[in-house]
Amino acid sequence: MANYDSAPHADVPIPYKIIEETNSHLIDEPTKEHDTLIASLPLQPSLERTITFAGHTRLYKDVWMRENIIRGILVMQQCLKTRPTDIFLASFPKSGTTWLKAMIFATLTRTNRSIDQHPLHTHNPHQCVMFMDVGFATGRSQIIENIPSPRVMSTHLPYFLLPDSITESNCRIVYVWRDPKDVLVSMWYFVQKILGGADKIATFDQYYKNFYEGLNSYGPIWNHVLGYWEESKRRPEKILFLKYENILQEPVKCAKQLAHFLGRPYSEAEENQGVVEQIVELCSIKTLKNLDVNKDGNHATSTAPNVHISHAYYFRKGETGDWKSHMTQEMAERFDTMIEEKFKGSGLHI
Ligand code: PAP
Repeated sequence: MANYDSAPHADVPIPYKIIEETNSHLIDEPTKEHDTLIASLPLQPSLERTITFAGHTRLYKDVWMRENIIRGILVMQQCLKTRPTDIFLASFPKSGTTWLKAMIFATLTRTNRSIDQHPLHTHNPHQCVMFMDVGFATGRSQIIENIPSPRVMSTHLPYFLLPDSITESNCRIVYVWRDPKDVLVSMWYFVQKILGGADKIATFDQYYKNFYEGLNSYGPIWNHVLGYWEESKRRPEKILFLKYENILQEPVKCAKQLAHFLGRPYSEAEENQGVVEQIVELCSIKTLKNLDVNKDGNHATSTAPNVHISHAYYFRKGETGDWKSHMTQEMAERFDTMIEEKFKGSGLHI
């Protein structure tokens, strides 16, 4: 049986954490090349600015983003050399990133060792699949170049901000989206946990208002979803457009769809042996949430590498419709009406 800590099996990704640990000498000082440009961009006027450890939020090409992420985009545009075998997971934050990182990684690595020895038992999904927006912002361009194929990387960037190297290549992109009302609730809890209490940030109502106006990081969400939706219609064989709620409803069907899209369909023998169900179970929130690595572990934050985020923060309820416990009917309807208006004519519905 192949060992993830040594020579990787051909065509099987290894957890990014291992690659980074063995290549730490390749980490550069973050570049200051773009600081002047970044400092000249409009500052977000809302309360989200109070999350200063991660830098201010600024408007770059009509998208609100943390300063570090803007740096990441600019470096990525210069340095990323996309390979046809690369797989990118794209998502708006809190839309199912952790889940899909686990699913993609588990799908691609399933033949390398038995499920009960799988690296996801000892690595958080974010340690398996690197978040490249920050990787490029924090001096990891050389490491990214050294990741053996097939590389799996994630981004929260909207489609139109992806570097040409990705959009002009023939690589695969998996996109996951979710009812924006649940995204908002999930994000609100996450930010509260990071800051250690609601007193330091906006109330839920203020957070709702920001989100509704598209003022949050990577916002507005509707443009994000629409960008990938339109491109997936143009290139369905290269962009898989998934919805969180559908995966929750039919996980086995979606797992098969994902494997097929990744060019690693389940064989009849695997299906008969229940491998698809095992992968779904391994990646379920119930399993992942109860692993020691996810109960006690932490890793550097996406936006500030010196601040560590507890892995447990990435696993909360994992359900659909939690917005009902946080929004009045009027708030929910107002939100849905606005989103439906934005989606009008696209064929997409919440
Ligand atoms: P990220 O963009 O910061 O990585 P992301 O993983 O997209 O976050 O979102 C976290 C949400 O996914 C949480 O939702 P909740 O707050 O509504 O509960 C989290 O619980 C949920 N989640 C994490 N892992 C899974 C999983 N394996 N299955 C289903 N949902 C999950």
